[in-house]
This record gives sequence, C-alpha cells and structure tokens, in this order.
Amino acid sequence: MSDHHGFDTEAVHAGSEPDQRFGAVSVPIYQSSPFAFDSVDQGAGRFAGTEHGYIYTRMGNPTAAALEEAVASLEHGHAAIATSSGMAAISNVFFTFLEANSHVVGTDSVYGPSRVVVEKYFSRFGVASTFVDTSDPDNIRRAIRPETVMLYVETPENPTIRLTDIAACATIAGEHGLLLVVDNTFATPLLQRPLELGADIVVHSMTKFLNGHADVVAGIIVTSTEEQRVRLRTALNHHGGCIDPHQAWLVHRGLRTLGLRVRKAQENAIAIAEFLRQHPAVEWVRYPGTPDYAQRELAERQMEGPGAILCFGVKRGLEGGRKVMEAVGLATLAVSLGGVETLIEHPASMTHAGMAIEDRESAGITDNLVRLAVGCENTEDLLEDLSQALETLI
Ligand code: LCS
Repeated sequence: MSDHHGFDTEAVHAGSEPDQRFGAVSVPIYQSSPFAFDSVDQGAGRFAGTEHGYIYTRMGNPTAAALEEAVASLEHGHAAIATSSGMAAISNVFFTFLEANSHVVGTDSVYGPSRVVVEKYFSRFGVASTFVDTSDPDNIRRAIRPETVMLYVETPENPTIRLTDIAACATIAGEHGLLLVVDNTFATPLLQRPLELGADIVVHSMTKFLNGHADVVAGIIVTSTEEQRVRLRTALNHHGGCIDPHQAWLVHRGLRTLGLRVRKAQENAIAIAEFLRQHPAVEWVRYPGTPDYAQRELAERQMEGPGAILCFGVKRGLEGGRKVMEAVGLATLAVSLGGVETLIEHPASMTHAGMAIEDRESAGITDNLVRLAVGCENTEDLLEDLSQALETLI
C-alpha cells in the first residue's frame, strides 16, 4: 500500500493489520521473550531461516515488526530494524559496516555521542575518522582517503540548523564507493526522505518526533537493500540493543499522528521565527523557513517544510540566554526535542558546555544561541510566553 497512499494514511495503516486471532484493531503487545515452536522441525527451520516465524525477541518480535514496517514505509525504504535507543541504532550501523583500518567521514557537529562512539571506541579497533563541515561538499571530498568506507551525515544539524546537501553527498559516495548514512531525526520522513535522494541507510532517534510524546527512548535503522537488512539484523541479534515490545507499541501509537504533530509544530515554528525576527532583544534567527536563511535554496529543494526546530541569538550573550531560559513559563527547560510540548535549551551552558569556547564558536554554537524545539500548543500562547521572557532583556 505504501506506493499508493498519502503520508497520513500510511502513518495510520502501515504495519497495522487487524489481529488475526481476535480482530484487535490496535496491534497487540506481544510481551514475550521466546516464541513456541509446533515441532522440532519448525524450530530448526526458523533457526535455518527456511521458515518464517519468531524465535526470541532479541532476534525479532511481532509488535516491533509492525513498527518496523510502518517506519520503512514512511521512509520509502526496503526494511527497518528498531532498536532500544537512537544511539543503539547508530552504533549498530558502525558496528556492522566499519572494518579495522577503515575510515569514516562525518558531519562535525553531529549529535555528540554519534561522534564519540567513533572517535573514542571504534578508534580502539583501528577505525579512523574525519569530521568536517559537510554543508560544503568540497570539505567532504578533501577528507576522503583510499580507506574511507562511510559518509555519515546529520541534516538539519543539532543545534545549529545547518543543512547538508544529501543528493550531493550521494554523488560523492557513489564516486568513491562509500555507504551514505543519514540521521533524519530532525526532519522526519514527512519533510525529508534521504533514501529517495540517494542515501543508503537512514537512522532515527525515535525518542524525538516519531514517538512524539517525550516518554520513550528508542531508535531505528532503515535500509535500502535486503543485504543491508540481513547484515544489520544479524549484528543486532548478536550484540543486543533490540527494542522492547511495549516500547515498540508506544512508538507505533505515536507514529500514527506524526504528520498531524509535525505540521502543527511547524506552523507554530514559522510564526515564532517571524515573531523573533522582529523582536528587539533578538540578534538573529536561524530557521529554514525564514526568507534570510542562508541555505534557503537547499532547504526548498531537499525538504518539504522547514520543520519545528529553530535557534536564535539573544542580546547580552551567555547572560541573556540564561535570563530567557529562566523567564519562560510554558516552554519547558529541558534537552531533547520532537514531543508535543515545546522545549527550550541553552547549548552553551547545557549540552555543549563541555566543549572549548573556540570549538563551540567555530561550530556556530555561540554563547547567545538558544535552541527551541517547538511543540503543538496554541500559537498565541507560545508567542505570549516568549514575548514576556524576552521582555526581561529590554
Ligand atoms: N540523533 C540525533 C539527531 C539526536 O538529536 C539524538 C539525541 C540522537 C541521535 C540519539 O538518540 P537517543 O539515543 O537519545 O534516542 N538528541 C538529544 C538532544 O538533542 N538532547 O537530548 C538528546
């Protein structure tokens, strides 16, 4: 059905066949670790892969499979593998495809732990890496070595909202035989489908928009081929990191309203960005939906909407940023993003406080940068809250 229906129809129906036994309309939660075999032959067949069916939840589970089918369908992928967290998904991609003495090129300001996993742990097994500003494809070309096997890209980037051209990356990856992996957490498949632009693999922190309710940590890998699926699934079966059935069910429930939530949050973000641009206490706004956004042409070509996350710079630097954080009432002061509630965060004093000031500045994470992950509240309430918080700077 995925080729014939719209996004919301797929989000509601993909992976959601009524249950065969009692006709339950919602996919049952198969909260079981093992699955019984009818016979020794059947068990042997399942292990050999000659018989379809479940064996043990680490190796696959029907509730998780429903979610995997739905996300694969929304991303226009071949198949998907759900994991216990976004980091478990990303680590499994590295674990599966990186060999000793191979090399990875990645986006410099990816979500911190995605870079740490390669630089701190895989380096122990001889994997080298170069993280560059991938918004300029020439930086990628310059970083590639004969032993490079993977190009790992996050777009839009967290928290700078800088974009990388996925189609240009696919061309480079094709020329050099690299696996192109894209973290699509910020955009969601509603707004950006990297596999259609030539990426090989998509990863998500489903903790964010796909689940959408700030109550679950989960991740997923979407593949474009059966060979990738088998390799990733086998690796995950061996080293763990599988999703729990109840967790999978919660994410699948949230996924069914993905389009509604992201469109509403985006509508709010567009209004907020415009409001901030006019505000005397705000120095700059970075959001793909504003007319002065530096990568507007790329945003329009690559994404079907500007999304629900923006960052802005307030007057009075670090102190100004802290003041706004303290003054907001409706927006919650918390990390993470992609839930129905608006969250506000100050990277310089929170998520990126551990970085040297020069590194922060060169990555564009200035002291006055405030990250706003816009939720689904009423627009006027959010504007009123931000307005009273910004007043404290005037
Ligand atoms: N990819 C991106 C783009 C993320 O923003 C995150 C988490 C992850 C992967 C990892 O996913 P997890 O394992 O947490 O499910 N981002 C966070 C953030 O911005 N604040 O808190 C977590």
